[in-house]
Amino acid sequence: MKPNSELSRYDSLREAAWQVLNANQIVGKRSTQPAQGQYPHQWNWDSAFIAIGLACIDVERAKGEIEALLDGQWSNGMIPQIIYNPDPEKDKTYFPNQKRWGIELAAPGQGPSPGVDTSGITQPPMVAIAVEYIHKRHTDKEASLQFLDRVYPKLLKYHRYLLEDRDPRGEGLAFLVHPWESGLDNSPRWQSIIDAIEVDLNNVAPYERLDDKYVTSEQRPTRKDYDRYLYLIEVYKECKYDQTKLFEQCPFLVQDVLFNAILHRANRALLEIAHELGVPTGEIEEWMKCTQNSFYNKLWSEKHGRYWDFNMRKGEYIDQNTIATFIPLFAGLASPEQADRLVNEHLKNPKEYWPGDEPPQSRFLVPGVSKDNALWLPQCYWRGPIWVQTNWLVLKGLEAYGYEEEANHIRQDTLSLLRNPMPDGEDWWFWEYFNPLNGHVCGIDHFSWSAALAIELTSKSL
Ligand code: 9WN
Repeated sequence: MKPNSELSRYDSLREAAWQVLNANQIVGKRSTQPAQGQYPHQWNWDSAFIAIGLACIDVERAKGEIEALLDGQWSNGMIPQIIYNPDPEKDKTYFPNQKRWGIELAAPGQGPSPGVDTSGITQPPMVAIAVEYIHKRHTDKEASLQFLDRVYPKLLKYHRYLLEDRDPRGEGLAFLVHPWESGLDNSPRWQSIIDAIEVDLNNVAPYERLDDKYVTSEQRPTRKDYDRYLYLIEVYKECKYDQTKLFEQCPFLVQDVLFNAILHRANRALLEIAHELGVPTGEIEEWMKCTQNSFYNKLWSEKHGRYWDFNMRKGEYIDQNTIATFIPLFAGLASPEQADRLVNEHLKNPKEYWPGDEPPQSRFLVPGVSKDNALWLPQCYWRGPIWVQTNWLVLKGLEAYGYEEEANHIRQDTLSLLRNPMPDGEDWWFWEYFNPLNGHVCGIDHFSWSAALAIELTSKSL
């Protein structure tokens, strides 16, 4: 537990973070947008991180955030990547809008709840982890159990969707059908697959990007990437969101290390919740065994001493060294020997992630992509910058394996990056991502999960 004197140093940060979360609350809803303007809707994994921060200050609001997300659940169990803000004005600031997804094409009994506008894909399943976290922070245990009772069936249905509809071979690994589902959209891991997708632009309705109105285009994915992102939506509509057809036809079909590690950790949370509620746990335990087996026998590369993702469409591994390789630590999936290799051969290697004097001389942890990766770009979106939520996942994993010093280094770097003095004198700006070479800010400011996790990182440990 961190001593109170250390925590009180962060009073101004916590106050500023709280203001960001209040300002970003969606009008008339219980949910929070990632950032005003650029991201005006509710996003799946953003809401989970936001709820984790909220739980440290206002547990009722944290519960509302989660329940608003679960309101968007499809009948097949999927919890969507985006639940659209009902204010039609928001179409002017975010693209693609809800109409682009054609989710009404999903077969009856499969699609979204009537009256809730969503996208047609999912995101890393952090939500059960957030629910377990809220439960641990909740001081009214009776009210907390009532909350668990309400949300548990929905969480179970979501995980069943991921480990049945998205895992036809029963490997304990869900497949993804879009880079957006990974949450790390233009990660180098997806580039060769995206590049190989042949797109006839006549089949993609004309569109105007809005993201590059907020952020300079060199910090965002390219137009070519976006053409393919939108083309994939046409494939889903063609397949009427039928997961079996998508498994057969979707040109993007991957088993992602980060997504599946989070799913495994979320299953552990689900198991804890089931124990609290006194309901059977056999199905969850089976899923966890399968996932553990696949991480050990399929997604671990002994040769590289790190994890790698699998391109199911081509039946081949994707050899890209990125921060995703450390997320199995957060899930408790690595053996002590594997953890040792991840930390000592990769994380602490100044050629890859650790700060050091060798070019490129980075100063901060943790670059999103290994510095020796040919596709590394320190300012471009998921190509190399530091993100607060991936830092949080890595440091929690390191703590769980006893790497206290390394975890602390990441905690200190994260907090110092969040403090960016700006010309008008305001101190805490909670930027979206940061250049690891010099700490320069990237993306958009007043970003909700940066604020929420700053609160968590400066709260008393559980
Ligand atoms: C597409 C909201 C989301 C995050 C993702 C991040 C970015 C969206 C976009 O913003 O993606 O989902 O339009 O760029 O990549 O991780 O959830 O913050």
